Amino acid sequence: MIRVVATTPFEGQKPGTSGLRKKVPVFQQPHYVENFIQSVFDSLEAYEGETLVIGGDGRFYNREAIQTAIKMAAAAGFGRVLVGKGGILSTPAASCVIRKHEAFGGIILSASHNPGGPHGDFGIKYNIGNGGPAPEKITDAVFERTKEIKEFRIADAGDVDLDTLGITRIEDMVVDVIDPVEDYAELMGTLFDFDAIRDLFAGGFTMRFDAMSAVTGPYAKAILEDTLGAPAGTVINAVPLPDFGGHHPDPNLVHAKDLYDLLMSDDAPDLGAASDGDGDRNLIIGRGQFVTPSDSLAMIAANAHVAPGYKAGLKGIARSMPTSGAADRVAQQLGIALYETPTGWKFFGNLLDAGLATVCGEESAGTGSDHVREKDGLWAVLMWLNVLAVRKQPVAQIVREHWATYGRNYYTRHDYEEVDAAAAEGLIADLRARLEELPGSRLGDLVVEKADDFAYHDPVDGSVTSKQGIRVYFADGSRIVYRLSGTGTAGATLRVYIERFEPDATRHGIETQAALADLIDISRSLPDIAGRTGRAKPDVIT
Ligand code: VG1
Ligand code: CO
Repeated sequence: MIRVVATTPFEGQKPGTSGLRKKVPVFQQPHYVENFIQSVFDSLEAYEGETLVIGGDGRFYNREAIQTAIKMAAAAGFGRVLVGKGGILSTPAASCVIRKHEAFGGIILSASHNPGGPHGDFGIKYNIGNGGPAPEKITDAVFERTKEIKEFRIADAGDVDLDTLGITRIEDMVVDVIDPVEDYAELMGTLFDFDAIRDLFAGGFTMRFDAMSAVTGPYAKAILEDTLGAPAGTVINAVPLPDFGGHHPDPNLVHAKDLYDLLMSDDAPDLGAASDGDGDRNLIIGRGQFVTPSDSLAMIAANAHVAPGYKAGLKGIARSMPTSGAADRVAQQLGIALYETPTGWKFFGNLLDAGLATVCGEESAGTGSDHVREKDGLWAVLMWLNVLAVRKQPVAQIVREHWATYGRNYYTRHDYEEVDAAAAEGLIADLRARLEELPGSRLGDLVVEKADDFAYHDPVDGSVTSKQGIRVYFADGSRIVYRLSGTGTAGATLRVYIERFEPDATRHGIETQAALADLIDISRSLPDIAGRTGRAKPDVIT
């Protein structure tokens, strides 16, 4: 039986960079999940009888939300849902399953790198048939719908047993509980030279992969240990926990500090890697050599042809605007196009679908390719392993040689978290008002060359997305970017991205914060961050 339940609309559900993210207690309010999912369905057309993929990163409230989503999909008239066993599907695996099974779309339950648990964060995101995040046309429609919704429809059925593989039914809909790893692992095997990576491990190559008690554990164990022969114990924190063991599942130098310290120690393995809550981000650290995500994108682009799936070369490279220009130099050398998009993976979808770009990346530890339509943490790790297996050099040497060839883009991001929202918005508004007066002005020893507010013109569908970040360029090519996060759940997060290009190889060994010291000072004084936010220093430096 299908129940039609009266409900009242919610305000303030505007989806940010990546779907809807709120604190768990917000999602636990009566009808909250139902309202959002019904608003998604109401914004879609012609899905009767079609397949919907459902899965999440295993965080607290994952199973409850999945049961609701399944029953609502049945009531909406979907013909089949594919749901990961245990409610598990990493974000890239969900993208893979949507594409492989030609599903209509998918619902991904995750708040990515945000902490989990009863007082942590939760999130819901809708992905379209290409496997990627819904474009703004759809997310805007969903938001409008959440303000008007009056009723939702749900099947009056018992809970699905998520822990047993196989098929059951709700109403006319087939519920297929699938192995969350299988399709994804098979795809990885088509892209990378697994034999070469197996030989690498067999030859004594050592690695530590920290799954951060989040979703990639089962994927990394199956692929790295069971398939590629990495020694047991290579993957640590491999069991997804509802609260991620109380940690931030964010693979950066703050939240993966233990891994970083290990790689800088005398006991360092050859490679350290980590992934985030939902498995779409990656951290790459060689022995004694951290690789910034922006550099990783450039190095992957420069070396991808060694992997079988990319031996024909790249069609183009896309990076989010705040990501460093390191990839631009590779694109230039390869003679291929470089696309600069707003922050968030949804902007890469059109470029990938149109065959304009093969590899994409963001400074926030996201890298991926046209194999799916999400960034993909384990993919990046496997790409590095494939490159290391072929080049037979340590990470540090590959990095040094890359800088020597292309120059080094010193790069850092400074985050001011949980800042008063009005203060943060005022800071950006003030910068925006000064865009015309900035060029020509001297800040410290540097002269501003140009300043703008990034607007993206999608070359495929012609859509324009404006106000995507304040960019201040200096005469020496350095750059500072200011933008507000679209994924936080408390106050505002001000992100400041700082970059300088250094062509001189004798100056490639400087510590990053020291190399950028003058720009860092300017980044703080130009908008008077301390005066406006009360913060003398950032909370997180990556
Ligand atoms: C952040 C990152 C952005 C990324 C987004 C989603 O967004 O900066 O690059 O695409 O998170 O990643 P924001 O708006 O907070 O800067 V994930 O791993 O949270 O899906
Ligand atoms: Co993520």
